[in-house]
Amino acid sequence: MKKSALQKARATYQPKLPIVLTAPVKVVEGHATESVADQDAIRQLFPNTYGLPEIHFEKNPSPAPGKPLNVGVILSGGQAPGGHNVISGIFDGIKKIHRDSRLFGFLMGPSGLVEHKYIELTAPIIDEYRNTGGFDIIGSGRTKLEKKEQFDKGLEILRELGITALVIIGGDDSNTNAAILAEYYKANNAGVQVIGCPKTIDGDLKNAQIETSFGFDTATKVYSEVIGNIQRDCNSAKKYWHFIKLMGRSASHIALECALQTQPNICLISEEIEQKNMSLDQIVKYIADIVTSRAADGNNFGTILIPEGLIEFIPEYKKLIRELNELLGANKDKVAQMNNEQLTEFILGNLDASNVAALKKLPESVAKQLMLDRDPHGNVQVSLIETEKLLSGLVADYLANDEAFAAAHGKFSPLHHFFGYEGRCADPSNFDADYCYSLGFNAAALINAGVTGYMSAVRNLVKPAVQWIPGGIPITMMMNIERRNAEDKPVIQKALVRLDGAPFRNFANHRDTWAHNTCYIYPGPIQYFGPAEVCDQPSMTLKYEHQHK
Ligand code: FBP
Repeated sequence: MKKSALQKARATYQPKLPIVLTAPVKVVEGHATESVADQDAIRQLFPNTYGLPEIHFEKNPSPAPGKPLNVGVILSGGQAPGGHNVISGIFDGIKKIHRDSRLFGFLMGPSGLVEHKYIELTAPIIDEYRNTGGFDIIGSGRTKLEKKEQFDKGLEILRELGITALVIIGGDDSNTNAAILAEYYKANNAGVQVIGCPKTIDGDLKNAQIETSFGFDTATKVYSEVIGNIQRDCNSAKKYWHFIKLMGRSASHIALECALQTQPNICLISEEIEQKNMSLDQIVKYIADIVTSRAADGNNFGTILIPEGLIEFIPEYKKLIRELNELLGANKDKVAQMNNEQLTEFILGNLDASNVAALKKLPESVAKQLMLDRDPHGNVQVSLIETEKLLSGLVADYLANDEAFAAAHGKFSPLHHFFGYEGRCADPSNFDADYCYSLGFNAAALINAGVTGYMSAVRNLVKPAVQWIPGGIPITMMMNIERRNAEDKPVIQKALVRLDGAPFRNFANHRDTWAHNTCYIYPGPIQYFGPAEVCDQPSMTLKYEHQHK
């Protein structure tokens, strides 16, 4: 395959590892753990994997000789930069433990395990993919691994290949399923360990133990580069308002990080909108007032960042979506038989009147998306909802009748962008390349330590990579009970933007200045070669969150 000059040069990059992982390790166990909430319920659901200790690794001066390990790996859910480095880290890690170790990749996500579709990942294949973006080495998918029949079917192929450990690289839902699978295999003495790895560009798989999910760093740097480019164009022509929607299914971490990196005129944070109980009309007025105030200064241009999940956080729409979820969840079988027209009729006939009114306020296309489009986990497909157009349309309507805007002789010409898929497969930044390789290498050490139901955890990430601290966190420790599709389920708690957290507070302290003045920052493209202060910087979110460490 023909390669670009950068691809060739980047293939030779040797990701940095925590110093501890550069030699044989031994396990150091911490105290027994508890789940983050709903302890009794989680303990009952995970009798074999609940309460395990946190662990970290230390150098082992007298290691026992390693045995060959046969390991399977699955990429689950949306792509995130660095997935290939997790896999190359696992490969190098198990080969270092024993040269006869083997790695098998299940194809197109969890369905590969159930359908017995796999390839053996050999050194030439791994070498092709080192430090590259994408998940194309084995593909990814969103099949949910949750049923006993799937676990048993998976076990057949694991036994056939002599695989005794499975690494699931995924977000909160996939790692929840990894915990359920670990419990099932342990309960049945299947002899298969299950280890999770924290992946998602959304940045919402993090907590007191997991500092960040991989992919967030690179994706936000890609989006910030393009936002910066747009801001320079915007500040040159001074005639457009750019409405930029940013991926991130639920939490606003991506939008917030990009705002910190680029200083746009407006950035909406869904979590704040929910907390302030803002209606759609109030959001529109908030934007329109800034447009008017800039127009009064002769600035008929600006940038506004909109988190993808916004609609689900506006209280009136949150209530609507909750009722929709309950209604569709409780009538799964009936609904599966309906065509779109029948389904719409069924929904409108059964929703509460206030929710029908909220639905009818929306343009037809958005209303349809809310009612009809769901992913396999039952989530609204927020990446398909054109919130940027919805908002700019409502702002235009508002300004058309606004006296202050007319008095300022304001002009409002909106342009629309959606950045999401552009960033998910970018070549990983040095941070993600190093972090992912370390997560994979560390997963191999966890497997060698014989544990199951753990997430690979590498901490101390604001420090140089050599000082990172590798270890493992019991997945049950991150779980609580949440309502999903009309049922109470054990799930990993999603991390939303904390309004009392340093990243948000920093943004909130500056946003009025950024709104009325033009303070754009132009971060430029990710640099893979050059001085560490340009190439190795972690995200601003991570820096602010750990600034006192
Ligand atoms: P994960 O949670 O699986 O990492 O996926 C995140 C994400 O990139 C969201 O930001 C986005 O809403 C969604 O995937 C898009 O899904 P799809 O790739 O199926 O269109």
